[in-house]
Amino acid sequence: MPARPPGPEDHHGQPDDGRRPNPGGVTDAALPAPLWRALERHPAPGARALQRGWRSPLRGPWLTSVFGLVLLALLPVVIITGLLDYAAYGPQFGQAFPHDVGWLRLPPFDWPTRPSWLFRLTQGLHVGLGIVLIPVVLAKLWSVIPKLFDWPPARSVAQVLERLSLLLLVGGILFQIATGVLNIQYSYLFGFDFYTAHYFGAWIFTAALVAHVALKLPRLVSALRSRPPREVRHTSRAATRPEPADPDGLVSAQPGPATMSRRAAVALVGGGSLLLAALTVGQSLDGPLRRTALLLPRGQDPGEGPNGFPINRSAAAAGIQPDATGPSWQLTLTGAGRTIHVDRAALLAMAQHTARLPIACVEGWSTLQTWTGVRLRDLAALAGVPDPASAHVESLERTGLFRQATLQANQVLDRDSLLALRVNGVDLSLDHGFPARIIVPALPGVHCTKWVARIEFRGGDDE
Ligand SMILES: Nc1nc2c(c(=O)[nH]1)N[C@H]1C(S)=C(S)[C@@H](COP(=O)(O)O)O[C@H]1N2
Ligand SMILES: [Mo]
Repeated sequence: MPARPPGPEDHHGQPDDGRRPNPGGVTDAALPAPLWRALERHPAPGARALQRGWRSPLRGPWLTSVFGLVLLALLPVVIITGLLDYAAYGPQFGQAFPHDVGWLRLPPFDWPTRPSWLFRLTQGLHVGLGIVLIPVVLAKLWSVIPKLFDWPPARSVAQVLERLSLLLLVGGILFQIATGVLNIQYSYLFGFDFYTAHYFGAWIFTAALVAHVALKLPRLVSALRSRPPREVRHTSRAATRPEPADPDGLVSAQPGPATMSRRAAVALVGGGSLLLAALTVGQSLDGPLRRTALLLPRGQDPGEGPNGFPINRSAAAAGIQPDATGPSWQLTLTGAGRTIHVDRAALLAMAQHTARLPIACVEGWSTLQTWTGVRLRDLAALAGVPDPASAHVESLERTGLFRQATLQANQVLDRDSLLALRVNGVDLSLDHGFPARIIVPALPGVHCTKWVARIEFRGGDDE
């Protein structure tokens, strides 16, 4: 039962003295009082009914704040790992997307090669946490949904600004979730570039989030204090009461009976997140466990044998002609004014090095394999550039965004950076980049170029 009788005119149970609670504690200044009073008296058809339709007695500052706290703790991880992923693409070579981000440019730094699982971790966290937080985001939106039907819709400049910032916040997170989920499902339904949309969307959302947190943090703290976890744990559905009316109007004026307790609501959302986590981790695991990633394309069976791990783009899809990878294939190395050609036999005759390194894709999946081939630094020396500033790698692939990549000096010189010829003790399969591919510790999968045709070592001490 509600603790207080709802007023006839005011769906938040406040006395109808013409002044409703003031969101954000700012002064109602802009719209002349008679105007919004008139609006208040003549609600849009259905607006009030819609708002009154949301009657759960669970709705209130406490529940909203619990979900808010989880998001406050974990969304920064999603945001920061997302920005790190942008940095990992090597924006200094113009190969991060979008290329030109104006003054939103991040301070440039060389993406490290150690630990070798760094990109696996940052990208895995970005995609994994992003998925796992979806139920929490939806629950939080559910908890504030009556606010959507606030009437009058515009009461003051401050309120209009607040609602606009909420539009950016809610629209922003839904947009980031939608584009992100479509991307990891390889669905490029949208008619715009994913990276560009997701990058600028992230900044808009982050700005709205910072404003929202600054505005609401005190409320979050007081709401959480109002209801100790112990009390929530020990309150059954039957004993569940609505919270007292709050200035934000989250608490229903005419709450219905509880259909579940607060602890059950939190457990339901937490359970949803755990379920998504369980259905997601598989995309970063090897062996049969990968198949537990039921919702993700990388849960599909990658096949048997030493080359049985996920393929991003098959040789057929990349238009690799069989004769181009046959005995006539030669690697072209350029640097310091010289160009040399080496065939696969010559590469196999060079010192071979083996390293256990991940491929970690921007789409969230990853795999750990054992690669064997020639060290990139040996090839740099062969080309006459023992201390290169960068290396430009090109594939046999003719079109496609990922037919080339530029590597930083540290990525060429790392002792485990390879032009891989073999994987797990056998020759690379055609789909994994035969005759030769790039593998570098902590390098985003997208730059582990397959079917390498040419490497140009640039700059360095000798120039
Ligand atoms: N030439 C070429 N190399 C490429 C790609 C490509 O499309 N073309 N895709 C890249 C991407 S996005 C990833 S994640 C890895 C995947 O390697 P795999 O297919 O051997 O697992 O290859 C990279 N190398
Ligand atoms: Mo990728």
